[in-house]
Amino acid sequence: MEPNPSATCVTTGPTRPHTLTRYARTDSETGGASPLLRVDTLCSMVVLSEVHREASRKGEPMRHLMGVLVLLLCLTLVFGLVACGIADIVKDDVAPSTPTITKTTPDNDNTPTFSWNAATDDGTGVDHYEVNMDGGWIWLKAGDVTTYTWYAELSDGSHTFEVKAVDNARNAGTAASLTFTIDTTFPIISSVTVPSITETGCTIAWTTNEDTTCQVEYGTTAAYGTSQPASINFLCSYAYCHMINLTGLTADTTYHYRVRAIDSSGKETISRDYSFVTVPS
Ligand SMILES: [Ca+2]
Ligand SMILES: [Ca+2]
Repeated sequence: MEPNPSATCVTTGPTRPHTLTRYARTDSETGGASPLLRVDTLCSMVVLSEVHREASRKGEPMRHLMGVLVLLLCLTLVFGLVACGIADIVKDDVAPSTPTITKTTPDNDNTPTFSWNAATDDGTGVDHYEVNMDGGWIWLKAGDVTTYTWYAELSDGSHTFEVKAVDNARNAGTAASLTFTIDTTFPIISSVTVPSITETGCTIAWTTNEDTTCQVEYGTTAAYGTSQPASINFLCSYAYCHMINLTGLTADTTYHYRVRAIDSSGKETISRDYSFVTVPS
């Protein structure tokens, strides 16, 4: 018979990792019959023993007696299953291996999907995987799967996804983690001004709502033709300020210009067309 990890029952906690494991007989053993009875519900023995202990402590004789009878019945059933070869008691105190995570959806997907390679386990085998986001105090049971799509929309910024394998004896492996960044917003360009103009040059200033790499396109028509990166960039009050000094311009001439801003995730915003006139000579 081959052990069937998907139908096992943990009868004790991690400190005594003995697992009652159901075995699924092969077709040759069963003559093609369906797998044997599930024994998962026998986990309740642990609960019953606790009820029995509590009733005994409180001096409730009937409840105490019922607890003893049900516990004896369950024990008889368990040992009967073991004796018949339907189930077995397995010792397992070795945690599963650590998976390797891959993020399988495009960057900036705020409900990302992750996949990981199947963990290996000595003893009872991997029962399920648990996942976590940003160190949350609750680990979510993902099931016996190797892919998971996060259930809620994540905010822009840095996040850390973790996954760990848990075997049928409740041993949890070391978690694997993957840190990634989500940026769903395009830069906002505002406060575009020309604070100074001369015969042959000018200064253009503007702000963006996030850290960006900027450049100015300019020319004597709205087709521009020349591009130059911002030469001054600094963090100002609640914004990122940028400036550029244009030189070599022609006096008394109308120039068109626009600003391009690209954020760290490659999202680009292009401003509308602006214009200025250089000082006559
Ligand atoms: Ca194990
Ligand atoms: Ca952005």
